[in-house]
Amino acid sequence: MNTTFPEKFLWGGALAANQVEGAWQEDGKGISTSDMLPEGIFGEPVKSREGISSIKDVAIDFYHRYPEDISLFAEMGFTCLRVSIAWTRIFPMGDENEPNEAGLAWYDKLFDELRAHNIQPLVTLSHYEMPWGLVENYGGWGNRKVITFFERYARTVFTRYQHKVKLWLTFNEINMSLHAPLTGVGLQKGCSKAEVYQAIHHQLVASGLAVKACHEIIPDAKIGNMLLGGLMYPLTCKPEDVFATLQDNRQWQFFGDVQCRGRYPGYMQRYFRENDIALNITEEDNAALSHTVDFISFSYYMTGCVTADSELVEKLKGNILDMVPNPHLESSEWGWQIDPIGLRTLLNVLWDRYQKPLFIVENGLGAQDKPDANGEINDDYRISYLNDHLVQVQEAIQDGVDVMGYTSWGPIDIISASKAEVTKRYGFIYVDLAQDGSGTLNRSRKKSFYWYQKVIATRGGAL
Ligand code: BGP
Repeated sequence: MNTTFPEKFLWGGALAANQVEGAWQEDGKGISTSDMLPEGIFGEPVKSREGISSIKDVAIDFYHRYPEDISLFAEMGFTCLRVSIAWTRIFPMGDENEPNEAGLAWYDKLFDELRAHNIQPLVTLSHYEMPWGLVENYGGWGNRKVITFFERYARTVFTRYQHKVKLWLTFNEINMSLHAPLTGVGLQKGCSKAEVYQAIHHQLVASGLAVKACHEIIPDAKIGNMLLGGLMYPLTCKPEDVFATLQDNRQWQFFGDVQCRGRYPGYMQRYFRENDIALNITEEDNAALSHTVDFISFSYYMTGCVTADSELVEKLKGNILDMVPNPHLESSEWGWQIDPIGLRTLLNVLWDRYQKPLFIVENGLGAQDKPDANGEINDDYRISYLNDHLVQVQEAIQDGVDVMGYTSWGPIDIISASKAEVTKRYGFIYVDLAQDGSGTLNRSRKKSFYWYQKVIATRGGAL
């Protein structure tokens, strides 16, 4: 294939504050939900951080080493870097009236460094974390007041970085709140479906208000949502399986429908009616929801299957989030099923549904990289994963889908979100760090580093 990607297509990588920065208590930063989940988003929250450490406390020390990392990204030819702002660096408890200047100043330095390398920042306002103070003192997103605190935070960073950041995202994988409520909406395990959906409603309202604020404060910026692109296939062609799959996909499409169309879809209203979920939605809420996103961003790692036969689900489930595995696909070491064509399908589905530009802001292969006798990492498996996915992005572009860019997940090894593992590596750049926290934190280039450099330089011609 020798068609190239459009010239304006953005190439780069994606990071999240709590998985890279470390410096968990530096410069006035407050404690976040991520700090209270030292074992990752599917772990148990600790009661207190007294005497408990987490690998995320130092992570890969991006807080101090970002100049070196950014120059390596520039060497690969990145034109875009997705990062998130840690809300707790700006409002340590979440409910202060005034922001923390030291936190604001650090992101100024980060954005200046990116600009010096001609790398455009794409900034997530909330990537899997919120101030713990808002969970303890207000009950997380279950409390309407959190909308106001979030809006204050969003307006603060839009105003401060209006000349430096022109691409924004509201909530990372907003649909994950259904599976990891503490990380998503600051609710404890065991909360009811009605509580989760009310908290999600508050978050959707806050997302709409952030879109409005962004358009007011930075008229030439674009702001998008961020979905976990969890495309599901029917396990068989039985009409029951096909319909169950349609419903299953609506678990993530619901968020996209509200954020792109500005209102709740009929299928969700039926679901709420039939499950005794009576949401408290005000007229102001509806006005906020009407501020729809400029583009859609999503993560894509795998697909799964759905069957209407609940006994079969019990027998077969085992993939992440209890999905039924696809018998036609291979899996990664972590059991994530590898499906490049699914990315082309998802891009087409999203484009057909919303007709808004799309941005792939996460995609990659988590693997245990082992240095060879010369200390080199020959990660051909990663190259082949990324290559096959990018070929499908190219196909989707040929299909007429408007794709803004591609930021691969974890361009440098980082701490994984699910289980806080450093052994699950995604990077083009290796970081010398072991799970017990030992290591020099030195950076080195893997084979995939040179491969990605060539792909970017040839705008996909080298795929
Ligand atoms: C997404 C998250 C990221 C990230 C990635 C890979 O769900 O947005 O934060 O970490 O998945 O997951 P993991 O780190 O668990 O391998």
